[in-house]
Amino acid sequence: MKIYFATGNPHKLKEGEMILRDLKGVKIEGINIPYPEVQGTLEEVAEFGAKYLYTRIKKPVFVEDSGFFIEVLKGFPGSYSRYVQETIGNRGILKLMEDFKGEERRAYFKSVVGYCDEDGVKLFKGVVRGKVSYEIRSKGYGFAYDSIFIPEGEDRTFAEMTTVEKSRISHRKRALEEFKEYLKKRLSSP
Ligand code: ITT
Repeated sequence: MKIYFATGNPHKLKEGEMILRDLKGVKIEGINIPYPEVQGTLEEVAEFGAKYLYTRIKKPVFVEDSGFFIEVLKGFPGSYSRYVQETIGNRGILKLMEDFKGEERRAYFKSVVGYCDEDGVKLFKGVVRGKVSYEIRSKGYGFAYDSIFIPEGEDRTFAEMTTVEKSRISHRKRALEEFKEYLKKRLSSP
């Protein structure tokens, strides 16, 4: 069975392929067909995107919509993560966080996978909690907010971990793991 992963972000595709690699009987293929990103929650964007793409290509397809949420900033940048990363970037975020210390730096990544096939659309979610670092720290891994995010139980940022290490605990891993369980059940039921 072939399933398409629609994304324009090569980092997300690489991580997704790595996480889904061991799923027997399923081949994942990336496609870059843009879909309208409705203004709304990650769930709304993922559901709309998956349905839209399925009506276009008529093949099993999933999208993954994610965002970075800083608690003290009431969830900012959240649904605006891409825009904020491309405008003020990590330096801008660290500036906004200057007066906040310790627990006030709590943040999380959330991922919502929207999968659509002939049976309709299904959503799968994953969250990883942690803190915003005090400075940008990277060993060249990851992308976007990875160099300012330290997951719980770690001293390193995501950008200081290899992609394999990040993909053991990431929001994307957690959402795709749920998706994987769903696909395994579907493939094994007659
Ligand atoms: P597609 O919609 O084409 O898949 P995108 O880059 O727009 O790619 P999202 O809307 O899902 O992806 O994600 C919004 C932004 O959130 C993304 O551009 C990054 O800035 C940030 N982001 C998402 N996942 C991340 C991760 O694992 N590490 C760091 N930043 C991430």
